[in-house]
Amino acid sequence: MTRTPLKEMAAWKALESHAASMGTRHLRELFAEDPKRGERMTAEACGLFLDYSKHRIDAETLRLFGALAAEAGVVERREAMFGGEKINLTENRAVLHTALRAPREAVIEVDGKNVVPDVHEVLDKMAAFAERVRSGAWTGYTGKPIRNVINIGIGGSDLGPVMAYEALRHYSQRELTMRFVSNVDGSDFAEAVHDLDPEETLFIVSSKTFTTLETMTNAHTARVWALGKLKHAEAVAKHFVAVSTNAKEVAKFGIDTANMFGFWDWVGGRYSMDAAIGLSTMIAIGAENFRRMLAGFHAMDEHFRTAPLERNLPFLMGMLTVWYTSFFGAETVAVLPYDNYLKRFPAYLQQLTMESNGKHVTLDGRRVDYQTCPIFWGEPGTNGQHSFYQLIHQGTRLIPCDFIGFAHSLNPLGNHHDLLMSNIFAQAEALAFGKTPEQVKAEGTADWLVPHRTFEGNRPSSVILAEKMTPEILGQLVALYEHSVFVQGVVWQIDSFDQWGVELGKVLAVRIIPELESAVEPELKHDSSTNALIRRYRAMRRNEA
Ligand code: G6Q
Repeated sequence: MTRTPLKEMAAWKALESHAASMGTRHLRELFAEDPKRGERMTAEACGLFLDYSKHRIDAETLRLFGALAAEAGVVERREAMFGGEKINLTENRAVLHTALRAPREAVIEVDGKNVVPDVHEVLDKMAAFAERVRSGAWTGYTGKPIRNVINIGIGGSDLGPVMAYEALRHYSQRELTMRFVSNVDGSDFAEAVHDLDPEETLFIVSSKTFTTLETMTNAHTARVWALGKLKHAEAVAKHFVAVSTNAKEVAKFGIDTANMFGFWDWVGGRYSMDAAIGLSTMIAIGAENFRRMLAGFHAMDEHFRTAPLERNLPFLMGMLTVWYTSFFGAETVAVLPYDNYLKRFPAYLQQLTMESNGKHVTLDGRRVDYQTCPIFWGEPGTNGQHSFYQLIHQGTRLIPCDFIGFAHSLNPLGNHHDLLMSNIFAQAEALAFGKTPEQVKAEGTADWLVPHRTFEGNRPSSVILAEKMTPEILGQLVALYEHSVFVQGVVWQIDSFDQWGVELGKVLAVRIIPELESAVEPELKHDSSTNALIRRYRAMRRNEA
């Protein structure tokens, strides 16, 4: 199907000229013109409240967002995704992470087969296993209960589980030590196991393909480490389970396929933390809390699917990202959670957003003539305030920010929480309204110092608030960003669900490995820089020996 190129759409052109006029407006004026703006430009869904009033938008912008969505076919694509159509065109796959959190009675078909019963069968199997580990009923080879669980995986098979474990640590079984190994750098594995006893350690090898170099290398090292003490190969079955779609490779590794937790090709790696890839999360927080998280995901799915666009959180957030990226030249978005439990959330989002929308070719194979995915980054507040916020306030770049905060702390300690939250509100206020030279002068500042102490303001941000960090809220937050990414991808006309860009480096690395390891000097046929680097590395390795 040939689509109208984005820049030829009437709504895109209208947004372009509208952006030019909004570019001359200051948030101070927009707020002065409409005293109720801060109350009006908000939206609420499930347990999340979004204040989007501090953005460089007005009623006309929102109208045009709707018009662009209509022209770009956001609603039709959304229906196609939820309906199991193969919208991941380059891999000819359905995109159905929403089925992972659908209730038991739902019917969602892929190629004429209802996938929901399979989803729940795996969830039930995970729950039974997680319960055995948590209760101590699952013992290691020598009969000792499991005290340590290590997830081995990378990318989508790591970032979600790490983030979710950190985010929901408050709900976790504290007697269990949970660790995550992803990097092929041996230090990652060595540090993860250095104080652990193999007799009490369970490895979850999480790999959709079960062929990923980093994961398989770490899994084999783990096997050697475990058998170093356990001695017998049969011990592998008690200390290793797998999360994968590849039963053949799992069996080859020595893992009993009865202890393999499956998922399907319609779940993308970065969309799989609520599939069996979440087994470590379930062991940490228990099946009931895991299901609460899934219910949160599902609530946001339903909101995204049914709420009118003007009150639709993922739609609004997605369009705001398109707005700044494509019309204001913004290159990044800062995600700033004011909750220490969300410390890995920005890292998780980096994969979700940038692996999904970091594309330069449209679905019909043309090179885009507009910017696509911005760079997502961030750190928990308030720490970031004492490091990079300076640039957001007074640097030369426009950096839209997402602030995320909670009304209640899970660890109420004196007035810590009010101090923390006062900073969210203060930062968003300072970014939007700044401080004029007149205000600075009125404080008695010397003339020469005034430019340095002036804040231009007009720096946009969203504030997302929820009652407190719960499994449901985590599910809602993740689904909010998943669907926001989807909206952006539809507007930019790209395939948000493939990741060809990850491939080339993998292929080249496999070619270089023997060149680093061979005993005889290899004949190198790379470019002169790569050849010289390989020779230098080989020489340095010889020195060490
Ligand atoms: C995610 C990507 C990628 C993937 C990893 C791990 O969407 O596909 O990050 O998750 O490469 O792959 P395996 O799970 O197959 O080991």
